[in-house]
Amino acid sequence: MRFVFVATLAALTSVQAQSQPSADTVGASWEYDSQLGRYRVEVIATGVRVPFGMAFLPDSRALITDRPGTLWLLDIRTGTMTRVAGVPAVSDSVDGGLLDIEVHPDYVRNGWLYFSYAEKTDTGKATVVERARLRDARLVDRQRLFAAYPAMAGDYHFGSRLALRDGYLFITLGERESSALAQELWTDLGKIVRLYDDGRMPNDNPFVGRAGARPEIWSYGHRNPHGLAFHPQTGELWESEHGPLGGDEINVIKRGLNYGWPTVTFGREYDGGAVGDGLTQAPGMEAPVFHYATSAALSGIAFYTGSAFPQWRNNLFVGAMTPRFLARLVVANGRVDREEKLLLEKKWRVRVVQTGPDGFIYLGVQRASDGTGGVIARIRPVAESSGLGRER
Ligand SMILES: [Ca+2]
Repeated sequence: MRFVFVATLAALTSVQAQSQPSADTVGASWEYDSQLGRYRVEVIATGVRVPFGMAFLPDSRALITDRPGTLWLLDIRTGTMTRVAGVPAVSDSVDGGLLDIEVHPDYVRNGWLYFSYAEKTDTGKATVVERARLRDARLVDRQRLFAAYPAMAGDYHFGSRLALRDGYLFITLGERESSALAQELWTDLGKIVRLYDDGRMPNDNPFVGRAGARPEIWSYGHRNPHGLAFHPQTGELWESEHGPLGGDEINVIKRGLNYGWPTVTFGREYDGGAVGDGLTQAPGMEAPVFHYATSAALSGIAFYTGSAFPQWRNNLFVGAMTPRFLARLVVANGRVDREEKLLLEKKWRVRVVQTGPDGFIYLGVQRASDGTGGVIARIRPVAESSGLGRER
């Protein structure tokens, strides 16, 4: 009898999901086929607007930044969302707000969380990075580590993603719509910078000692990088970057190199005209390892490191917001071998993707331009299919 009830409920849920595709309520789920088998995506929490950053604590709770300025603690077992206190005021217009969050790799011992946000001061707005500890759902011990130089008027292209490894902190910074500055080493705009994880300056950064150059710069020529992740096996630093009209890029970031914006790009100006001289390559400028010729609006990226989807392990997952899908990129030897677009059916703006401690893939989803209806969702295997097939 109990079995019948469960089956009926499942059938009802399925019908409801199909007839009301916009009802992204907690518990709603959908099943889709991938090239390697069937998967299910389910909504586990609502109440977010523009979820931008996500990082898991050792106890399986997720910290989630909501761009208008809220930091959430999500218990992935219950779906309970708790608001974290002690978050600084942020400038939340357009691309600004509370941006990324990361947990220190040695969090169990040192308790440090890292987060970035757009700050407004008398001189303008800038991407700022702090670290803090969490005590009873409150940020304490806050330390300011970095502010992008210079502050600028305007509300576009703040970046930012954070990545930590081997005692270093990497920060992506957009060019604040002043594209020429991405090639100028006197400014942090359009750069990826590298600091020690306590904010000190490493003396082996590539432009240390060069007159007029910012010593924190690690790489330059970036437009608006919204994704950053270390490859779990090779340690390569992978990055995603918004192009203008098309030309969204996946790059492998190396010390001191120039990634070309705005001199070289596969994109075009929003009016359809060429960017600069319309070059797609130039000496001394790195080509992306993968790019989208038409718009993709790439957001957060993550390598899949779980065990629930063995055949997806070490694939790079990339949120795309125009059109809306989740890209699965098969990468090897610093290249992208193939792409599969997932979740095309949902038309979700995936802002952030992470591997959860349970091996499922967690997504922060913006649903509407005004931020209403955002959700946290996860992708899990369909139980009936015993594992996914092999890549062909
Ligand atoms: Ca580039």
